[in-house]
Amino acid sequence: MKKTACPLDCYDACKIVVDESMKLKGDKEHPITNGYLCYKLNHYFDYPQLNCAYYRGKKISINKALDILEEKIRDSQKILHFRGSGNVGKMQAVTDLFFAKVGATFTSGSLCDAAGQLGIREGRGKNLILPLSQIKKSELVIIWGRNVTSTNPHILPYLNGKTIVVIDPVKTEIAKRASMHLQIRPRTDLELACMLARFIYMQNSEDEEFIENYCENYDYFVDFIRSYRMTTTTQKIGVDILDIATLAELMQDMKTVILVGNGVQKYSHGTEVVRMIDSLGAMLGFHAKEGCGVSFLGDTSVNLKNPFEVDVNRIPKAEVDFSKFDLVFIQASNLAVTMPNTKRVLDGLSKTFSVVFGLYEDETAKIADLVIPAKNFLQKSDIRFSYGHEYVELMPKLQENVNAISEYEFTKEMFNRFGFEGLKSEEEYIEEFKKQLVKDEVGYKVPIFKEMPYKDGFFTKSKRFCFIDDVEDEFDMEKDGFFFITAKCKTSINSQFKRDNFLYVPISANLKDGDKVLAYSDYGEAEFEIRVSEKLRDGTILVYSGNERANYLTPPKSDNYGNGAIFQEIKVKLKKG
Ligand SMILES: Nc1nc2c(c(=O)[nH]1)N[C@H]1C(S)=C(S)[C@@H](COP(=O)(O)OP(=O)(O)OC[C@H]3O[C@@H](n4cnc5c(=O)[nH]c(N)nc54)[C@H](O)[C@@H]3O)O[C@H]1N2
Ligand SMILES: Nc1nc2c(c(=O)[nH]1)N[C@H]1C(S)=C(S)[C@@H](COP(=O)(O)OP(=O)(O)OC[C@H]3O[C@@H](n4cnc5c(=O)[nH]c(N)nc54)[C@H](O)[C@@H]3O)O[C@H]1N2
Ligand code: SF4
Ligand SMILES: [Mo]
Repeated sequence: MKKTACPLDCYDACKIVVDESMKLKGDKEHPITNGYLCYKLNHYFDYPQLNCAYYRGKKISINKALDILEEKIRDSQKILHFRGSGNVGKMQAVTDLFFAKVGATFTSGSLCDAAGQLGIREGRGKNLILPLSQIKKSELVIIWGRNVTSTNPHILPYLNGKTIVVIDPVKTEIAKRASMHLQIRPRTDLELACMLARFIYMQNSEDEEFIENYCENYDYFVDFIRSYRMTTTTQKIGVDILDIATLAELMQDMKTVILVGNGVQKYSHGTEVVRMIDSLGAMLGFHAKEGCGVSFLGDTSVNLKNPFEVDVNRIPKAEVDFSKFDLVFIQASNLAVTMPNTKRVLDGLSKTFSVVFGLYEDETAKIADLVIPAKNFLQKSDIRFSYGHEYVELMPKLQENVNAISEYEFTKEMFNRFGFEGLKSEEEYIEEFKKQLVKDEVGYKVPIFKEMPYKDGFFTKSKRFCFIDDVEDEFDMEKDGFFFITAKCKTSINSQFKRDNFLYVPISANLKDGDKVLAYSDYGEAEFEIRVSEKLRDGTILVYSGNERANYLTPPKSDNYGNGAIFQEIKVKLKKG
């Protein structure tokens, strides 16, 4: 019996027990895994791994594939290194060392949480993880734009016995169980946080001592929240003002943790939305109170010395135009499905030489010129961090596979072929991460993710929390069409594992299960099969991440600061086929 950890891009970062027959089970001793895994890992072996390389559809040896790649790299002026999040082990980034040496362009930001990450950093300086111990001590948990039952399932036992409030336009599973569900209109979270702050301000219940000693810019924040008119803003949010007032009361009376998810920030002003929610928390002193805190997806590389850091030219990930490059190297991403604006992605890829280094024969591999099979997480050594809790897991190699190659082996081979020097051994790199950790009775963890992460102050220049005081937002909320929600699916992790390709509509859309529709936005169109759902608010439609056609509709743009994709910055119209 051996232990490793789940490699997937997930809050939980579960620890796995592997028996002799390679059966995977959740580790009972791990603080979050609690002895069980999720659908995805329970079906891990149902999805066949690539077992050879391909060149333009023909099987070739890995060595031959690397010959072709070498030649192509030598012939190319403009190379793009595009790394996704199919596996979030730290060793994924070892390939950066090689691509930096050949002068490749890299990407900046992400398709994921980059807008919100900046929102947290603007206020706090660093985005530290809220330790599980604080969540345990809380009394009220506000789940804000996070679908915990699907995306963070191992947090559920921590929520037992607490008052749960959910803020989500969709009646998610956790919303059904919650004491209160604010089923707001999409894209109104900043306004909702503003209204909550207004009630707290009106009742003089802000944490004056904390604001005085730990914060700056509070007066401007007050001006900012007062610039929103109560009645029109509440109408925009689309919920009862009494519910907002009740939630404001609960927050004043109870130890409160806010679990903020990705759902609130897939918009042009995503940075400000998260910063506003964080400012609301700061107003009540949550950052320095026992059993309180605001937890967005934490930054796993905070304070880490990263041996794979490279100084390269970068372009915003959501906006990449592949046709501008002679060679595109795609690692651990199925971007033909997961990147915004699929038509533009496919057009771009058709005008370049594309290489996929991945695990599956996914949509991107199917159209790539060259495919290199990667080893899976059981077949290589790694170390993984979590963005939802403070524990770090080692991932030793447990299985041989001669039909695929690891990211480290790939890098080593390319260093040799190009005569580059300076690559250390795989063990040394893992040790460089490991030696930065501390060990407690449960396991390894990052020392800076302490019991009370901001007890000694913040990490901004002034060492104070900096409140938000402005937002730029031009989106026309009343534009014709449905709000487009694209959330995570329980049985897939983005495009991996079992996907859901339906388009969900509210009952009021007057469609029925099985109807075929053409959905269109300012950015593109695609056909979908309908499922009617009572979980949806009127005026909203939903597709899950990993849906083969969702991203035909989405904008190839980044948020206001050029960091994150803005999948939901659209209105979508439907035409029955
Ligand atoms: N099963 C599963 N787990 C996953 C993943 C997966 O694909 N499948 N993906 C992983 C990854 S990469 C990430 S980044 C995380 C993200 O996981 P989460 O943080 O849970 O993010 P999402 O599922 O994108 O969105 C969460 C919720 O936001 C709601 N939402 C949408 N728009 C709005 C809005 O305007 N306001 C509010 N308040 N809510 C809104 C959606 O209805 C949804 O319920 O999950 C990880 N875990
Ligand atoms: N419409 C819409 N689009 C979205 C989202 C959304 O909510 N809605 N979510 C966005 C978010 S938050 C994210 S994080 C992205 C994720 O999007 P991607 O980064 O594309 O991630 P995945 O779809 O999980 O996996 C992509 C591929 O990784 C490869 N892979 C898996 N393990 C390994 C490995 O060990 N090594 C190598 N080399 N390859 C491996 C597999 O071949 C798999 O097909 O999608 C984004 N796209
Ligand atoms: S995907 Fe998430 S919940 Fe599932 S086993 Fe991996 S870490 Fe745990
Ligand atoms: Mo993500």
